[in-house]
Amino acid sequence: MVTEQPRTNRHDEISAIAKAKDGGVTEMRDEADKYTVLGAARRRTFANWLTPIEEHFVCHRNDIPAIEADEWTVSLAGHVEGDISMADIKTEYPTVAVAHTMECAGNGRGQHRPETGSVQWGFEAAATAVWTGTPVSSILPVHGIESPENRWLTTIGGDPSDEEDVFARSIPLTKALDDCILAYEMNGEPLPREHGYPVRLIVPGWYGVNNVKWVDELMITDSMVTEGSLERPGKHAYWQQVAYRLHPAGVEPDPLESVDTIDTWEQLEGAVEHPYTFDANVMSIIGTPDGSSPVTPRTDGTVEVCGVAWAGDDAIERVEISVDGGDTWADAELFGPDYSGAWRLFRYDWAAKAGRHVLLSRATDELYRRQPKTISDPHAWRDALARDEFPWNEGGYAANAVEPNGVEITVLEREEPASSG
Ligand SMILES: Nc1nc2c(c(=O)[nH]1)N[C@H]1C(S)=C(S)[C@@H](COP(=O)(O)O)O[C@H]1N2
Ligand SMILES: [Mo]
Repeated sequence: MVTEQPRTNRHDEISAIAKAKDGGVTEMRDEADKYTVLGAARRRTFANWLTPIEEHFVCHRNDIPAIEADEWTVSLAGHVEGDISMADIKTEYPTVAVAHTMECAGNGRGQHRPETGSVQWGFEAAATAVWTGTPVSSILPVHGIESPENRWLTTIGGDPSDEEDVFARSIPLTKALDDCILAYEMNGEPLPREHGYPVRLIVPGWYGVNNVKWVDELMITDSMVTEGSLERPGKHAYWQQVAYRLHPAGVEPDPLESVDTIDTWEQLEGAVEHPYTFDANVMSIIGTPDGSSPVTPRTDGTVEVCGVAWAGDDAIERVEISVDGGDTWADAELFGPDYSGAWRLFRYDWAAKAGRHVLLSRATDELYRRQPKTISDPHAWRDALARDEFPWNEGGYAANAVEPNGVEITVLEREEPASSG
């Protein structure tokens, strides 16, 4: 659905969202008025398992479409057909809730040197919400789909684009049928407009871009979306085949119809020449202490370090903490809810000495893939991995390095209580 619409200044939209969110999010760079981007306002957000809606980052490229839910339908196409109304989606199928850690594939982009284009995120573009909706697997089979292998689900957003591209993303149909939902509530509230009202796709554990907002059409296809593969005007494959793929500078990735390896990290290790941003790479953030003010140890001399760790489709195996900038490491304890596709909380009792300290967290997933230390120089590409570095890539995608996400903490001397007697 491409409409012609002059691009007005996006700052109005950003201010409106910031206002609706009661100032709970900070504005990041709005590159060339192309992206509406708001990041979590506080590092402390990452000491909670559930991210409040006001702290959940926002990221999209086009204007938010004005949609009347009563009149909205989701079209089915490809090996399925029909239109489903919002009322059907809500009442005709089972209702489920899934936890999903949404991370913009551009999270950490601002840590690349030299700088890459677009929004210079630090670590603010990650959040966990509980999304309520209808399983994709409930909707699709009843509309006539047989074998899911080697098929893709292409989801098209209803956001109008003034550059005449369609916001279309393809995921393997097996993933879609496994745990994806069409969501209409977020943390128990009606879906906010900026998060995709009235309905969006949730792909648990997969980078934000796969989670198409304002869903207009679901298509079962024999390949990923490629240029010219949709029966629509405009450019079809930009968001799947050009943007959101990892590659060195000056390279234009080949559009592929399919890939045998889905896991993003496995693609990066060499399975796919220019990886797609599918499930999130292993990553962690310390939420508290947050470095905004000095901390005083508790009576036992310790400070609790608390944060979150996630790894897309894969479980978190281990989180380590360094309180000396990475020289030595100790295991943190994992605790709290444990849902696939959502982050785990970790905590560590730090016997904190007065002074300044650089705290780092380092997570390892169940396949023993550990966050690399830094982001490489632009020429290293895949060779970076063997040196414990994340490959600098031109789009600044999928970064998960340890050091850029660290936090500097000042610890105060404990005032010993005056001894009585
Ligand atoms: N239709 C549509 N869906 C979209 C986008 C978009 O521009 N259009 N942006 C994607 C990107 S890049 C991200 S990171 C997530 C962000 O979801 P959120 O704003 O709810 O956090 O939405 C995704 N879904
Ligand atoms: Mo994103």
